[in-house]
Amino acid sequence: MSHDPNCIFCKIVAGEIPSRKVYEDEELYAFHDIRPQAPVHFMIIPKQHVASLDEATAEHAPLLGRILTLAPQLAREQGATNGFRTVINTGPDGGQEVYHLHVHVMGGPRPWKVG
Ligand code: DGP
Repeated sequence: MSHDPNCIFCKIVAGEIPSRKVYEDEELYAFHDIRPQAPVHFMIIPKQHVASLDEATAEHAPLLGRILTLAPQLAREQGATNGFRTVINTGPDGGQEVYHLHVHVMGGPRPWKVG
């Protein structure tokens, strides 16, 4: 499995940086965003290092599918019972800050700070 020792999310997966874990299996890890923008705000990431959606290939399709189908289950479990937003920021103009592919899941009662 590819791992980038300089990547903050790879360090979170490895337990080198603490996080508030939401979910974990062999391929995926989910944890609360350190700067929540909604009452429920966590991210789902692949454990393997994929820098962004721009780097994803057909080989990653099952992984991406798993992330998206896991999102509603975790959103409900985290208390977003009335819908949620999923966001994937990609590249500089996409506002991507951390270059390890991640899907934001945001929900909970409105109003939120943004959106
Ligand atoms: P973006 O790359 O813009 O899609 O967002 C990255 C998000 O990652 C941002 O909302 C803040 C969050 N974040 C950055 N560093 C850490 C960290 O060390 N721990 C956690 N839990 N979240 C982080």
